[in-house]
Amino acid sequence: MHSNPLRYFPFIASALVLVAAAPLSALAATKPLTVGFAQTGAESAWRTANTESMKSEAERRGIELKFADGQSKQENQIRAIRSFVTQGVDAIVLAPIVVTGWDNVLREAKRANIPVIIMDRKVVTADDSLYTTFIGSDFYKEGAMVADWLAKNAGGRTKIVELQGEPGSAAANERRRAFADGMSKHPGFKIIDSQTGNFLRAEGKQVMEALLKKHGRDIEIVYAHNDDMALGAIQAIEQAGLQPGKDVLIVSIDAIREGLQAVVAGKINCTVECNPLFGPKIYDAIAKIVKGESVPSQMYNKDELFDATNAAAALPTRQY
Ligand code: GYE
Repeated sequence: MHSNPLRYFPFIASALVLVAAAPLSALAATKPLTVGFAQTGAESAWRTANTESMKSEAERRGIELKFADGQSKQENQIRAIRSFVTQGVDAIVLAPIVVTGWDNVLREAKRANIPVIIMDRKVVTADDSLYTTFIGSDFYKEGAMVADWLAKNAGGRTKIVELQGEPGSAAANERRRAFADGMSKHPGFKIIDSQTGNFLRAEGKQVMEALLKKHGRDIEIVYAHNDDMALGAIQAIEQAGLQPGKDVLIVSIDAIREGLQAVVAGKINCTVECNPLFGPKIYDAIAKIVKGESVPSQMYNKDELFDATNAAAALPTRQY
């Protein structure tokens, strides 16, 4: 037997009245936010911790996170942003692999009125209004901190090889520039070679093997743009029969748990923290932006340096 739909009319009608009477803001508050996140990929332990922070914090806050792994390719990230725009997400978070080439897709997001938060690495655009805010670390400062540490602690060693991060990324550009600027203030030091290892542990090892073949014992210091490459370089140095941290100083950035452990073991001499756990900060900003509140155009995380004096104390509470 079919029931008469009109039977339900009074309930439907009163439900409609209720909805109409509810203030708009209350309705908005109950609707879960949808955020599209275009991540670079999974190139390093830093990145894994960053992804985890974004995912777990979204879950904690009841945010629906659409996660896209760019697999280290800009075109994948561009495609992901386009699909977030089509899906009409409330906000987009972009961790840009490289600095340039984003204008068109950012314009598409802007036209659709979807705010974009640039996370971790910066972009260069013709028009800064194409994104709402940048949240991340000051990579220039990190490179400068490493250079300062070396100037004070290199103990007469001067010849440096550099393992660069992903070419064209803000992290590699700034860490390279800051380090070169910092070392140029101390005339004894010399960067004898600089090659990319793409922020990858395996490539850090391969590149270090090649550099050792080329320069041999001339290499006195390795400056790696991240701990993963430093850890790869350590393997190559040990395989060559040398002692990392002693025969060759190793200085690096990220301060992941394994990096700190290597400092405690005397194999990395210093590593500057680049904190990846800023999911909460990102979603705090998004919450404000979608409410129409203003946020600063740039927000920097605070990072510190670890060496033999403080690494052991930091290890027990290290979360990444
Ligand atoms: O240092 C490196 C990662 O952009 C800060 O990217 C990030 C860098 C980080 O893969 O390990």
